[in-house]
Amino acid sequence: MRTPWVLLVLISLGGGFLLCGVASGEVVLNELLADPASDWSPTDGNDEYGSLEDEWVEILNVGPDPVDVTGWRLRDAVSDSSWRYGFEGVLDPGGYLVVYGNEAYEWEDANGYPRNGLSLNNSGDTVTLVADDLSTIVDQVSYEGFQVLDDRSYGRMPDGAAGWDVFDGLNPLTPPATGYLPTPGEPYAGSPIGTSTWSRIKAVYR
Ligand SMILES: [Ca+2]
Ligand SMILES: [Ca+2]
Ligand SMILES: [Ca+2]
Ligand SMILES: [Ca+2]
Repeated sequence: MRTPWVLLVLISLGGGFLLCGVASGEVVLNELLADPASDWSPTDGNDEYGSLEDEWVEILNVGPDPVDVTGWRLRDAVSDSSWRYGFEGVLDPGGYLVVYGNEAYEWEDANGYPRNGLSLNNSGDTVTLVADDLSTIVDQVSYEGFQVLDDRSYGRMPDGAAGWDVFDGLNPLTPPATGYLPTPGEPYAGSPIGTSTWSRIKAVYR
């Protein structure tokens, strides 16, 4: 009778050890702005908007531990060989990191890739965050044109959640979506201009 109990204790201890050893870091794509109509980038050195330089993608660490994102990369709906940006540094728990189109230019120039910026198509695209092994997909999101038109951003609602919604405070949908403003590098904020459901929005725009 003793052996099974010993085994149970060992299995229990082993399971606990394994659980403690599991990496708990979790970084997600959180918001993107594909069709800028404003001068979003604080690093492009101008006061005007550019269709490529003022695009942006925001990532967020939703886990409890810091995550080293050095070597992680972004791509859009093209082949894996056309990387748009490579991250560097450590993202703290709850930390946001934003990449602007002009910063993607600079990374592409420095790494010998075509100068496409983030290349977020206004008619719809797929954005993928890939780990430093250049094959593991950390997160991926697809959007459609009406969700990003003229300064609408597309993001998780609320931040880090499973569901995505349209932040249409600058260019309201009819019927309205969240009514929130795009927030590069920050949590969403603002007051809803109305309530709606995706089924209603899809009924109008699809
Ligand atoms: Ca675009
Ligand atoms: Ca600009
Ligand atoms: Ca693209
Ligand atoms: Ca945000």
